[in-house]
Amino acid sequence: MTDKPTLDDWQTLAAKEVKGADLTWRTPEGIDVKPLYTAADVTTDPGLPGFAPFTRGVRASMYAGRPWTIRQYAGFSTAEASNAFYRRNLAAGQKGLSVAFDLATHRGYDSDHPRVTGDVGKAGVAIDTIDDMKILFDGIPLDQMSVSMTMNGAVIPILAFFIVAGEEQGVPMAQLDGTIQNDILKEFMVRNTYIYPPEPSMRIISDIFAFTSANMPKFNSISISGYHMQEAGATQLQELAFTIADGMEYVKYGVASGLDIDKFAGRLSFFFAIGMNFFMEVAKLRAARVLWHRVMTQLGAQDERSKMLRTHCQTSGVSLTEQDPYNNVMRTTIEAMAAMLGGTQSLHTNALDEAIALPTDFSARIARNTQIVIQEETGMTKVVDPLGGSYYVESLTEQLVDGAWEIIERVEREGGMAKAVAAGWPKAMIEEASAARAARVDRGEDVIVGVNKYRKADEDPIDILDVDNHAVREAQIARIRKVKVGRDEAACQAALEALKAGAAGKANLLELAVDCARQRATLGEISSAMEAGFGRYATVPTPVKGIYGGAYENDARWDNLVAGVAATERRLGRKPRMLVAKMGQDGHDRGANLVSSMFGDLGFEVVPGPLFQTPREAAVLALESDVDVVGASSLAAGHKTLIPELIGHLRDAGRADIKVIAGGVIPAQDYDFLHDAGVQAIFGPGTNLIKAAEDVLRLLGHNMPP
Ligand code: 3CP
Repeated sequence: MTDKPTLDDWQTLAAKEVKGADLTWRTPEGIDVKPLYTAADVTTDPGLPGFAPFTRGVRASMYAGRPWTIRQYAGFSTAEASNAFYRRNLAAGQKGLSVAFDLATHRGYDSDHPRVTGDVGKAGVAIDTIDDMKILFDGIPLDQMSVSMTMNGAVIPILAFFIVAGEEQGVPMAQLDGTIQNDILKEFMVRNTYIYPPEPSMRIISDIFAFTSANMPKFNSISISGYHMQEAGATQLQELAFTIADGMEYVKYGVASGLDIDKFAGRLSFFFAIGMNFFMEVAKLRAARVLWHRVMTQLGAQDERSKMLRTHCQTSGVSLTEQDPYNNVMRTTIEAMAAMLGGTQSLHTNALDEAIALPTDFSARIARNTQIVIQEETGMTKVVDPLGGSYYVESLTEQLVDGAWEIIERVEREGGMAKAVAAGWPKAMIEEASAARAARVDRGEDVIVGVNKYRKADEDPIDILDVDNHAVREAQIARIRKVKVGRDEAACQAALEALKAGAAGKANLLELAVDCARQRATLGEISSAMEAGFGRYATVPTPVKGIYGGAYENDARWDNLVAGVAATERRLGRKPRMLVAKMGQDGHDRGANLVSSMFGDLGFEVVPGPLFQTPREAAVLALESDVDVVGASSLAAGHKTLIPELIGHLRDAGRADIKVIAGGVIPAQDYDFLHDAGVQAIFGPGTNLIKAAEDVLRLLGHNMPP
C-alpha cells in the first residue's frame, strides 16, 4: 500500500512527462492558468443557487425548473419581412423575440434622410413610424411574448412606438414584457450608435427608469451590455469589469434623479458575449453575479431581487470566420454550452454565416436548433450549475472577481464610469487588447482553425442573404408619406413642441414621446425635437500607437514592410498617406482602428476619418488631406452603395489616381461588383493585416517582394 500521492508527486510526474516544459498558459486577461487545479486553489464556498451572492445562479431550480429563453436576435429590411421571419421562428421553437433595427433607426434618422441612403433596412429592420412597429408585431400578442429591443440612440421614440403598438393591440403598458437595451455608456466606449452627448443621454436613461418602474412593472428597463466590448476586442476581464461599472453608474444616476433604488433595480438586466475561452466564460458569468451582488449591497439596495444579476448572452460574432464557415456551427455550440453552464437567463446563438451577412432561414434554423438540441436532447438542463465545485471553475471565478474589482475600484477612484468614458481610458485599454489579439492571430500564436491554420486551398462561397436596400428605402419613404398625410398635423406638431420644451426642462421624455407616437410623429421627428435642445454628438477616432508594431519586434516580414514604407516615402518625398474612412451610420470601428494603428506603426501618415461620413464628406477629406489611398471600412452592409459613390466623387474631382481599397464584412459574392466600381483591393474577414499591408504597398508602386 503506497501513500496517497501529494501535489509535489504530481508535479514531479508531470514534469517528467513533458520534459520540464512550462505548462502554464497566460490568458489575455493576464491570468496564469495552470495544468491542474485542486482544493488548495479554492478559498470561497460558492454557496447554493437562488441564494446570495448567486454565484451558482439566480434561481434555486435554474433550468431544471425552467430552461433559459431561446431568444434569437433578428430583423431585416421591412417590418413585414421581419414579422414573417419572427412568426416562422416562433412556430419552430423560438421562445422570445429580439429585434434588430437598422442603423438609420438607431441613429434617429427617418429612412428618407439623405445621410442614410446606404443603411436603410440593411443590418436590421427600418422603423420610421408607429405603423411600422404595429406591422412588426402583427399577430404576435404583446401580452404573451417577451420582446427585447436592441436600441440605445433612438431609445425614446422606439420605446414610445412599442408602448403605443401595445396600446393599439389592446395591451396596456403594464402588461408589456421585455427588455430595452438602453445602455449608452458602452455606445460611447465601443459601439457608437449614440445620438446625443453623454449628459442628456444619461438623463434619457433615468427618465426611462422612472417611467417604466412606475408604469411597466414587467419590463426590463436596460440591458447593461458587455457584449460589444468583447466584440471590440476587450478581454473577458475588461468586459466584466466595465459592464459592472457601467451598471453602478446607471444605478447612481437613477438614485440621484430621485428614484428609490429598490423600485427600479430589480428590472435592470445584463448582456454578455460568450467567446471561445470556454471555462473563462463560465467563470465570467458566475463572477458577474458575485460582483453585482457586492456592488448593489454597497449602493444600499435592500431587496435581494435588486442584487440579482439576470443576463442575456450571445455567442461571439468575432469568433466566427468567413473561411470554412461550417466550423462556425461548432464554435457556436461550444459557446452556447459555456453560456448555459454559466447560468444565463436568455441566449442568442449566432448563425454560421453571421461573419459575412444576415442569417438565411437555413442558417437561422441551425442556430436555433443548437439551443433546442442542448435543452431537449442532452440532459444538461437537469442539474443546477453542474460545474459548481470544479476547482478550476471556482478558482477562475475568484480570480475574475478579484481582477475585475481592481478595475472597478480604479473607475470609482476616478469618479465613476461616465467620467472614465469621457477620459477615454477604458476604450484605449480595449483597443490595446484588440491590437494585441490581432497581432497574435496574424502571427499564428492564437489559432483560428481554417484561417491561420488548416486553411482550405479553395473556399466554396455559401448562399447568403442580400437585402435590396433601394427597394426597402422606397417602400419606407412611401409609408412615411402616408402616415404624415393621414395624421392630425396640428396635434402632432403640438406633441412635438411639448417634447421639445420637455427636453429643455425636466419633464419625463418618454411620457411626452408616447404622446408624439400616438399623434403619428415619426422617429426622425421625435429625435430631432430632442436634438434641438441636446445637440448631436460626434467624436474623432484616436487609434492606439505601438501595440501592433510592438508585437512584431524582430519579425522579418514586419521589418520588410517598414523598409517598404520608408522606400515609398523616399520616392514620394513625404510619408505615404492613408485615409481610413467610415461612411454611413455604421459605428463599428474596431477594424478601422486596427488598420489605422497598424499603418501608423508602419510609418504611414494616417488620417482616421470621423464616423458617420457621407461618401461626399469622405471624398472631401481625402482631397483636403491629399492622401494616396482611402481604406473604406464597412461592417454593416452599406459597401455596395457607399464605396462606389465615394469613388464617383474622387473621379469627379479629377483624382481617380487615389486608390480606394475596402475592408470589413464584405461577402465574396460582392467582390466583382466592387472591383467593377473601381475598388482596387478588398480585405474580408480573417484578413492577415501583414499581407494586406504588403498589398497596399504594391498598389502604391513599391516593388514588394512576395
Ligand atoms: C425563470 N423563471 C423561473 C425560473 N427561471 N420561474 C421559476 N423557476 C425557474 N427556474 C421566471 C423568471 O423569474 C421570469 O419571471 C420568467 O420566468 C422569465 O425568465 P427570465 O429568466 O427573466 O428570462 P427572460 O424573460 O427571457 O428575461 C431575460 C433577461 C431579459 C432578464 C436577461 O432582460 C432579456 O430577455 N434580455 C434579452 C436582451 C437581448 O435580447 N438582447 C439582444 C442583444 P419574472 O420576470 O416574473 O420574474 S442583440 C445585440 C447584438 C449586437 C448588437 O447590439 O448589435
